[in-house]
Amino acid sequence: MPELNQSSELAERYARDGVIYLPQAIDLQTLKLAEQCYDWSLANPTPSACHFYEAERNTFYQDLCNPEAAHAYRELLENHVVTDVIGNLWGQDEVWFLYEQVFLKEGDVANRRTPWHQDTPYLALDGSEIAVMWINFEAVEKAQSLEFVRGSHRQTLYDGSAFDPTDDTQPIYGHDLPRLPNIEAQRDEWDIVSWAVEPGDVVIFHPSTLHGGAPTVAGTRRRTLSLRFFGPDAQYATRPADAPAPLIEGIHETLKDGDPFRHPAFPRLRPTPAGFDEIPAQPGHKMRLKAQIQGQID
Ligand SMILES: O=C(O)CCC(=O)C(=O)O
Repeated sequence: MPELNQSSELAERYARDGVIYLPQAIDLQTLKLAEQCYDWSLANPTPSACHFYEAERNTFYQDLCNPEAAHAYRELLENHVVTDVIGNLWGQDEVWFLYEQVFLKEGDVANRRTPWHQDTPYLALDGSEIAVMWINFEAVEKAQSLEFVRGSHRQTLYDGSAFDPTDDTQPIYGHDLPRLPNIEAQRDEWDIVSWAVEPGDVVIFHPSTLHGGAPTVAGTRRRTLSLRFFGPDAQYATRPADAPAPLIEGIHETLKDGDPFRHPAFPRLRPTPAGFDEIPAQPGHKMRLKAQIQGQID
């Protein structure tokens, strides 16, 4: 946990770079809770759970935004270790939980990259007070870690990546946002940063920061929990079409562009937890994430 006198320096760095690495930000007990949450997500898949690259022999699994997650994750979310770090980054007392995402990369052959992308094109919200906390349960070497283009959250918002196996820049909307550049083909032209992480370390990034997961090598396992939060300045934002996330039934009909991003599906965590008992029961995802980003209705 960073010292208080480090907080404003970290907040400045987060605002400037859109990403920070915090060694040993999470104590062992909190890490164990996070791991239980991760295991719960694997045991309780949503209809959006998928292997992005089905033709590949190894596992690249993800799932997100389980309508029951806030309840299942409640002990972790209420224990303050995680949310104090986030609140201090924004200098804000109030922090809300947006949703969780889990990733599993493993196999006996090398695993491909997570394509370079920003999360915001997939998300119906904007604001400086949005953060993703990237938590791993195994040590991850720098060469296999998540990579970021420093400061890119303050620059162009690109179309999303459709996670198309033949072209990482294949867009999800195809209009109104510029297509992603091929960052991997011109790495020297981008200010790319990444860190080796140990269990207990976290990387926190603004979802508009360009990021992509380096390939993992054969025989390794990477279990990653990515927790998403927002603060008071978050606003509902329209995208070229209804944004796929968060996968909350009726959200696009409830909020309009520029509205404060508040909805009973998202409980407040700080300064005191509120709203957990009012979270509406949600049906499973009406339209799966992959179908939405690859434009195929299944
Ligand atoms: O862990 C990864 O490879 C991808 C993480 C990511 O893109 C995210 O958390 O938004």
